Amino acid sequence: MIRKYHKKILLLAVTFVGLTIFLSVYKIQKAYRQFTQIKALSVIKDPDLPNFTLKTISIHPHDKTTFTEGLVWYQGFLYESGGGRGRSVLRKVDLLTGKAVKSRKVPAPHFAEGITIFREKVYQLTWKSHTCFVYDADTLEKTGEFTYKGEGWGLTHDARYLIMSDGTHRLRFVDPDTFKTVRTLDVRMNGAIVNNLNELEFVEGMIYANVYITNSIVRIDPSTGNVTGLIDLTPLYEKMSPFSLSGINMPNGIAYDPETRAIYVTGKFWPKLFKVKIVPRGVSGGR
Ligand SMILES: [Ca+2]
Repeated sequence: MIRKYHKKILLLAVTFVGLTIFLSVYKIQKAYRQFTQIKALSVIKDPDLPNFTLKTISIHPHDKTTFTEGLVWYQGFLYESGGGRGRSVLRKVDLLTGKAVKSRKVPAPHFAEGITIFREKVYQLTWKSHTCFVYDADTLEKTGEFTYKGEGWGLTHDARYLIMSDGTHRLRFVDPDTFKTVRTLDVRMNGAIVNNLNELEFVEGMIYANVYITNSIVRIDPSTGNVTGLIDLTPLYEKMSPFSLSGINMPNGIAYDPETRAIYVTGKFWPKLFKVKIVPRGVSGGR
């Protein structure tokens, strides 16, 4: 009787261990497939333009559950907007730990998108609900909101205006007090429009933009809309484990600290955030 009981326990234990191993292998395979697919996304190349790549200065933890749609550096902290319906969020993040020191949930059905901080206010776009939320940059308390037409993707600002992308090739320069569009800028690379402009950052007089479904950032001259440089993000994958169980998604998120001139980049569900230097890869293009 006791021997029969032991056999049952042993069978259950073997089944449990077997299932655990099977699920672990399945998860690792799935993560590896996802990692490989994202790493293989196209890189925008043009032999007539300056081509850049990234030199990693330091690597920091990033919240693997955040679907990064906006990234900003402000007064010693990263600010991040995470997308998803019912899981959208605005986070004020400590660089060294990757943990939020403050966060605000964005209520469904809003899907949070790009953010920028201008005159001590955080502006946060939403994807399809035509709403820009405004928060106090210190407390993250909501202080107002605006409406706009079309979709909201990336957001940054120059000395005077907010600069917004909407998934097309067109950037809008927006009055921060009224959210009215004061001018638009069509982005072109050697005459051809560049669609799917996503997360943005204004860096030393140029607009940097992640381009959706690619591993590239384009550098845009705000006076002409011309792409003046291409940045290949693929070296970053060498610094991340393909076996991460989080299932990373495409790169999105550029932040700039004007005091130290540091640039930070990450991606959707990425386990890491990178402090980088943009370095020439040669003007003739190619790897
Ligand atoms: Ca940004």
